[in-house]
Formats: sequence, structure tokens, C-alpha cells
Amino acid sequence: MNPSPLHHASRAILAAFALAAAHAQAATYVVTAYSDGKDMSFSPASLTIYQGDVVTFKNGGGLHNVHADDNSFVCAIDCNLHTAPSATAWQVSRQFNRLGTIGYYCDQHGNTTSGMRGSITVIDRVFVDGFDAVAATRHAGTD
Ligand SMILES: [Cu+2]
Repeated sequence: MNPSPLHHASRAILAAFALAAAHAQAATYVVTAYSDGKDMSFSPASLTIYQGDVVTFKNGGGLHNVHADDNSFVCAIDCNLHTAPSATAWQVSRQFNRLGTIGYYCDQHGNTTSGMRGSITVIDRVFVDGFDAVAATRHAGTD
């Protein structure tokens, strides 16, 4: 006996939910501050993450910190008392919950418009998973 179309559709919906569950795990990304001769940079300089994901900023060598354009964070050894550029191998983690793009820079080598800069774009997890589920359901209807 062939599986009914309804059976196919429910399998696709279950698959979509499984995909959504996989996406729901908050991920951690690493951004490293480098001094490569005269070339000061954050790597990757631009990053897109889901809402609730964590970014760990690390000092890969040189005198650096990380300073949000909107001042929502300023960090080096920590994000509280030791925020000035530091040459130690500091590492700090921030969770990003607000949607949108936030620029940041190193106080030593950049500013809000130029120099050593990076940006993080935070996108909506619910919207993306909803889109995936809709696509999966459409495919189920045509097979
Ligand atoms: Cu720097």
C-alpha cells in the first residue's frame, strides 16, 4: 500500500521541525583581532549570526580592544573594568539578542567610521526557521 499524501506531508513537517530544532541551538562564533605587520584587522570582519548566538572576541596579537559603535559594549580583558586596548591574550564573549547590524572598532587602530572595524548582523531565528518550514511543506505538496 502506498503512503498517503498526508503521510508524506506530515513527514516533511516533522523534518522541518527537526531542522528548526537544530537551528535553535545557540552557536558560538570567534572573531580574532590581528596585527599582521601594519595590517590591523578583525577576522572575520563581518559576520551574520542568529539572535541569541554568542561571539567570542579574541586577541590574536597586538594592542587591541573591541568597542561597539553604539557603546553597548567595550571589552578587552573584560567588559567592565579592563576595557582599554591590551596586548595580553584576552578573550571575551558576548551574546547578541538585538536584531540588526552593529558595528564595532578597536580604540587603538580604528574609530566609528574607519580603520580597524568589524560588524555583526543579527537575524531573526524565528523568521528564518518559519521560511524553511514553508519551503519544506511546498516540496511535500509537489512530490
Ligand atoms: Cu587594534
